[in-house]
Amino acid sequence: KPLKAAVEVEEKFAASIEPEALEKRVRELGGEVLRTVEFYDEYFDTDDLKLTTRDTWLRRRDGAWELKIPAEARRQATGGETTAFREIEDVPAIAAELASLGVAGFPDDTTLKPFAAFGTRRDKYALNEVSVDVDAASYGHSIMELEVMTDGTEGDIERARGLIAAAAVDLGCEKLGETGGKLETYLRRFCPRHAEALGFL
Ligand code: V4E
Repeated sequence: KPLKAAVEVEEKFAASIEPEALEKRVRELGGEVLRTVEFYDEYFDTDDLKLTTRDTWLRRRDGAWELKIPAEARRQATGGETTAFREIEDVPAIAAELASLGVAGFPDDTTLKPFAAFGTRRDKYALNEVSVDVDAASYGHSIMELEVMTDGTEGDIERARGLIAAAAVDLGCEKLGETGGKLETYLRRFCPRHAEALGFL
Protein backbone atom coordinates (compact mmCIF):
# COMPACT_ATOMS: atom_id res chain seq x y z
CA LYS A 1 0.00 0.00 0.00
CA PRO A 2 1.24 3.49 -0.70
CA LEU A 3 2.00 5.40 2.48
CA LYS A 4 -0.12 8.54 2.24
CA ALA A 5 0.31 9.94 5.71
CA ALA A 6 0.16 8.70 9.26
CA VAL A 7 -3.48 8.96 10.27
CA GLU A 8 -4.52 8.00 13.76
CA VAL A 9 -8.01 6.65 14.27
CA GLU A 10 -9.17 7.05 17.83
CA GLU A 11 -12.20 6.68 20.06
CA LYS A 12 -12.55 7.93 23.61
CA PHE A 13 -14.36 6.04 26.36
CA ALA A 14 -15.13 6.54 30.03
CA ALA A 15 -12.26 5.60 32.36
CA SER A 16 -14.64 3.26 34.16
CA ILE A 17 -12.56 0.07 34.43
CA GLU A 18 -10.42 -0.49 37.54
CA PRO A 19 -6.70 -0.82 36.68
CA GLU A 20 -6.48 -4.39 38.07
CA ALA A 21 -9.52 -5.51 36.09
CA LEU A 22 -8.23 -3.89 32.91
CA GLU A 23 -4.81 -5.47 33.31
CA LYS A 24 -6.38 -8.91 33.81
CA ARG A 25 -8.67 -8.49 30.81
CA VAL A 26 -5.86 -7.28 28.55
CA ARG A 27 -3.71 -10.29 29.47
CA GLU A 28 -6.64 -12.71 28.97
CA LEU A 29 -7.11 -11.29 25.49
CA GLY A 30 -3.45 -11.87 24.64
CA GLY A 31 -2.49 -8.23 24.98
CA GLU A 32 0.33 -6.60 26.89
CA VAL A 33 0.60 -4.22 29.78
CA LEU A 34 3.08 -1.55 28.69
CA ARG A 35 4.65 1.27 30.61
CA THR A 36 3.24 4.34 32.27
CA VAL A 37 4.37 7.64 30.78
CA GLU A 38 3.93 11.25 31.78
CA PHE A 39 3.87 14.29 29.51
CA TYR A 40 2.94 17.96 29.52
CA ASP A 41 0.86 19.49 26.72
CA GLU A 42 0.46 23.14 25.76
CA TYR A 43 -2.16 23.92 23.09
CA PHE A 44 -1.92 26.98 20.83
CA ASP A 45 -4.26 29.09 18.70
CA THR A 46 -4.64 32.62 17.37
CA ASP A 47 -6.80 35.15 19.24
CA ASP A 48 -9.56 34.64 16.66
CA LEU A 49 -9.32 30.82 16.98
CA LYS A 50 -8.28 30.13 13.38
CA LEU A 51 -7.14 26.59 14.24
CA THR A 52 -9.50 25.13 16.80
CA THR A 53 -12.62 26.39 14.99
CA ARG A 54 -11.41 24.21 12.09
CA ASP A 55 -10.89 21.20 14.38
CA THR A 56 -7.12 21.68 13.96
CA TRP A 57 -4.98 21.19 17.06
CA LEU A 58 -1.46 22.53 17.53
CA ARG A 59 0.35 21.47 20.65
CA ARG A 60 3.80 21.28 22.19
CA ARG A 61 4.18 17.98 24.05
CA ASP A 62 7.23 18.07 26.33
CA GLY A 63 8.64 20.74 24.03
CA ALA A 64 8.02 18.94 20.70
CA TRP A 65 5.52 20.42 18.22
CA GLU A 66 2.63 18.30 16.91
CA LEU A 67 -0.24 19.28 14.62
CA LYS A 68 -3.46 17.25 14.29
CA ILE A 69 -5.57 17.90 11.22
CA PRO A 70 -8.89 16.18 10.51
CA ALA A 71 -8.32 13.41 7.95
CA GLU A 72 -11.92 13.43 6.76
CA ALA A 73 -15.02 15.60 6.85
CA ARG A 74 -16.03 16.36 10.41
CA ARG A 75 -18.44 13.83 11.83
CA GLN A 76 -19.41 15.29 15.16
CA ALA A 77 -17.90 17.70 17.62
CA THR A 78 -17.62 15.51 20.69
CA GLY A 79 -18.08 12.10 22.16
CA GLY A 80 -19.10 8.62 21.13
CA GLU A 81 -17.44 8.63 17.72
CA THR A 82 -14.19 7.53 16.22
CA THR A 83 -12.13 10.34 14.79
CA ALA A 84 -9.39 10.25 12.17
CA PHE A 85 -6.62 12.84 12.41
CA ARG A 86 -3.46 13.31 10.41
CA GLU A 87 -0.51 13.92 12.72
CA ILE A 88 2.39 16.09 11.62
CA GLU A 89 5.54 16.49 13.72
CA ASP A 90 7.99 17.96 11.21
CA VAL A 91 8.26 21.69 12.02
CA PRO A 92 8.59 22.97 8.41
CA ALA A 93 5.61 20.78 7.42
CA ILE A 94 3.61 22.20 10.34
CA ALA A 95 4.57 25.73 9.23
CA ALA A 96 3.33 25.00 5.70
CA GLU A 97 -0.01 23.63 6.95
CA LEU A 98 -0.48 26.62 9.25
CA ALA A 99 0.37 29.06 6.45
CA SER A 100 -2.34 27.45 4.31
CA LEU A 101 -4.79 28.21 7.14
CA GLY A 102 -3.69 31.86 7.20
CA VAL A 103 -1.36 31.55 10.20
CA ALA A 104 2.05 32.81 9.13
CA GLY A 105 5.43 32.97 10.84
CA PHE A 106 5.44 29.65 12.72
CA PRO A 107 7.31 28.96 14.92
CA ASP A 108 9.45 32.04 15.58
CA ASP A 109 7.34 34.99 14.51
CA THR A 110 3.79 33.89 15.06
CA THR A 111 0.52 35.24 16.45
CA LEU A 112 -0.15 31.88 18.11
CA LYS A 113 -0.67 31.87 21.88
CA PRO A 114 -1.08 29.06 24.38
CA PHE A 115 -4.70 28.65 25.53
CA ALA A 116 -4.48 25.44 27.58
CA ALA A 117 -1.78 23.53 29.43
CA PHE A 118 -1.93 20.42 31.57
CA GLY A 119 -0.01 17.28 32.43
CA THR A 120 -1.09 13.71 31.76
CA ARG A 121 -0.17 10.42 33.38
CA ARG A 122 -0.87 7.65 30.85
CA ASP A 123 -1.06 3.89 31.50
CA LYS A 124 -0.38 2.13 28.21
CA TYR A 125 -1.61 -1.28 27.02
CA ALA A 126 -1.51 -3.01 23.63
CA LEU A 127 -4.09 -5.36 22.17
CA ASN A 128 -2.66 -6.46 18.84
CA GLU A 129 -2.79 -3.30 16.72
CA VAL A 130 -4.94 -1.38 19.16
CA SER A 131 -3.22 0.95 21.59
CA VAL A 132 -5.11 1.37 24.83
CA ASP A 133 -4.34 4.47 26.86
CA VAL A 134 -5.80 5.32 30.23
CA ASP A 135 -5.10 8.99 30.90
CA ALA A 136 -5.31 10.97 34.11
CA ALA A 137 -5.02 14.69 33.44
CA SER A 138 -3.39 16.88 36.09
CA TYR A 139 -6.46 19.09 36.56
CA GLY A 140 -8.52 16.02 37.57
CA HIS A 141 -10.11 14.26 34.62
CA SER A 142 -9.59 10.68 33.43
CA ILE A 143 -10.36 9.09 30.12
CA MET A 144 -9.64 5.92 28.16
CA GLU A 145 -8.68 5.97 24.49
CA LEU A 146 -8.41 3.21 21.89
CA GLU A 147 -6.21 4.11 18.94
CA VAL A 148 -4.98 2.49 15.72
CA MET A 149 -2.42 3.99 13.36
CA THR A 150 -3.30 3.72 9.67
CA ASP A 151 -1.68 4.55 6.33
CA GLY A 152 -4.39 7.16 5.69
CA THR A 153 -6.26 5.25 2.98
CA GLU A 154 -10.04 5.00 3.33
CA GLY A 155 -9.91 1.22 3.53
CA ASP A 156 -7.34 1.23 6.29
CA ILE A 157 -9.30 3.84 8.27
CA GLU A 158 -12.43 1.66 8.03
CA ARG A 159 -10.40 -1.37 9.11
CA ALA A 160 -9.12 0.61 12.12
CA ARG A 161 -12.71 1.53 13.07
CA GLY A 162 -13.58 -2.18 13.08
CA LEU A 163 -10.59 -3.07 15.25
CA ILE A 164 -11.47 -0.34 17.74
CA ALA A 165 -15.14 -1.38 17.91
CA ALA A 166 -14.15 -5.03 18.52
CA ALA A 167 -11.55 -4.13 21.17
CA ALA A 168 -14.09 -1.88 22.93
CA VAL A 169 -16.51 -4.82 23.21
CA ASP A 170 -13.74 -7.22 24.34
CA LEU A 171 -12.56 -4.84 27.05
CA GLY A 172 -16.04 -3.78 28.16
CA CYS A 173 -15.40 -0.10 27.45
CA GLU A 174 -18.19 2.25 28.43
CA LYS A 175 -19.40 5.16 26.37
CA LEU A 176 -17.97 8.53 27.22
CA GLY A 177 -20.48 10.59 29.14
CA GLU A 178 -21.17 14.28 28.68
CA THR A 179 -17.71 15.40 29.67
CA GLY A 180 -15.62 14.60 26.59
CA GLY A 181 -11.87 14.36 26.12
CA LYS A 182 -9.11 15.97 28.18
CA LEU A 183 -8.89 19.20 26.21
CA GLU A 184 -12.65 19.64 25.75
CA THR A 185 -13.17 19.13 29.47
CA TYR A 186 -10.36 21.58 30.22
CA LEU A 187 -11.97 24.21 27.97
CA ARG A 188 -15.41 23.66 29.48
CA ARG A 189 -14.01 24.11 32.98
CA PHE A 190 -11.46 26.88 32.50
CA CYS A 191 -12.18 28.61 29.16
CA PRO A 192 -15.97 28.67 28.78
CA ARG A 193 -15.94 31.29 26.02
CA HIS A 194 -13.53 29.22 23.95
CA ALA A 195 -15.60 26.08 24.62
CA GLU A 196 -18.75 27.91 23.58
CA ALA A 197 -17.12 29.12 20.35
CA LEU A 198 -16.39 25.46 19.51
CA GLY A 199 -19.88 24.26 20.44
CA PHE A 200 -18.58 22.28 23.42
CA LEU A 201 -20.96 23.89 25.92
C1 V4E B 1 -9.89 18.55 21.37
C2 V4E B 1 -9.52 17.70 20.21
C3 V4E B 1 -8.23 17.28 19.87
C4 V4E B 1 -6.94 17.63 20.53
C5 V4E B 1 -6.62 16.67 21.61
O1 V4E B 1 -6.41 15.43 21.06
P1 V4E B 1 -6.63 14.15 21.95
O2 V4E B 1 -6.56 12.97 21.06
O3 V4E B 1 -7.86 14.29 22.75
O4 V4E B 1 -5.40 14.23 22.94
P2 V4E B 1 -4.43 13.09 23.43
O5 V4E B 1 -3.68 13.61 24.57
O6 V4E B 1 -5.18 11.83 23.65
O7 V4E B 1 -3.48 12.91 22.18
P3 V4E B 1 -2.67 11.62 21.70
O8 V4E B 1 -1.65 11.32 22.76
O9 V4E B 1 -3.69 10.51 21.53
O10 V4E B 1 -2.05 12.04 20.39
S1 V4E B 1 -8.26 16.31 18.50
C6 V4E B 1 -9.95 16.49 18.39
N1 V4E B 1 -10.48 17.23 19.34
C7 V4E B 1 -11.88 17.56 19.38
C8 V4E B 1 -12.71 16.32 19.23
C9 V4E B 1 -13.29 15.96 18.01
N2 V4E B 1 -13.13 16.70 16.92
N3 V4E B 1 -14.04 14.85 17.92
C10 V4E B 1 -14.21 14.08 19.01
C11 V4E B 1 -15.04 12.83 18.91
N4 V4E B 1 -13.64 14.37 20.18
C12 V4E B 1 -12.89 15.49 20.30
